[in-house]
Amino acid sequence: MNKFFTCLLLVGVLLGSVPLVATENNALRPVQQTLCLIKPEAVAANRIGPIIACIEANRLRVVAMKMTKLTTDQAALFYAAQKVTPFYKSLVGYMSSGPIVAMVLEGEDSIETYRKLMGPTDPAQAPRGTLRREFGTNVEMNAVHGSESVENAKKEIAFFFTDAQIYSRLHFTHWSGGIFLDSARR
Ligand code: DAT
Ligand code: MG
Repeated sequence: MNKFFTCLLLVGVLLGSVPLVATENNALRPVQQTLCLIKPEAVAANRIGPIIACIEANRLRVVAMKMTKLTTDQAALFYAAQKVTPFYKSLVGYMSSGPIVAMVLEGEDSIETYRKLMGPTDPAQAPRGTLRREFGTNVEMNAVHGSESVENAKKEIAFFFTDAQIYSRLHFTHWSGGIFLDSARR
C-alpha cells in the first residue's frame, strides 16, 4: 500500500501537481494546504495574535484569512460528521456563538504538521506547547480546528474560501540582508 502511495506521489510530482520541498535531512515532503479555525472562546480571549505567532513559528504560512461568524445552519453543516454524537447540538451552538478566524495554512506536510501543533482534541490530554494545551478551555472549547486529511482539507477550505481568495506563497521570495530567501525555507 505504501508503494502505491509513493507511486501516486511520484506521478503527481512528475505532472507538476504535487510540489515537493527538501527538508533538513533531504527527505522530500509534499507541500499541502489545510484549514485552521480559531474558535469563538480563543477569539473572545484575545488570543488571535499568539496563536498565529505559534503557527508561523512552525513553518506554516497563512495564505488566506478572514474573520466571520457562523450561523447555526453553517456550523451544523461544517460539523455534519459529528451529527451522531451526543455533543453535536452543544458543539453547533458553541461554534456559532461568536466570531471565529478562518485561515488556510500552507507548508510541508501542513495537515500533519498543524495537527501536531494543535494537539489532541481534549486540552487536558494535550502536551505542553500545543495550541490546545496553551489556549484551549475544555474538550469542546478547544481553541482551534484543523483538517484531518487531504480530502477533508479540500472540502473544508472550500467551505470558507474560493480559489481566488487563496494566495499560495510556495514560490514567494523576500529580500533579507542582501539575499533572497524562499519564504518556505525560513
Ligand atoms: P478534532 O477537532 O480534534 O479533529 P473531532 O473531529 O473528533 O476532533 O471533533 C470535532 C470537535 O467536536 C472537537 O474539536 C470538539 C468537539 N468534541 C469532540 N469530542 C467531544 C466531546 N467528547 N465532548 C464535547 N465536544 C467534543
Ligand atoms: Mg476533526
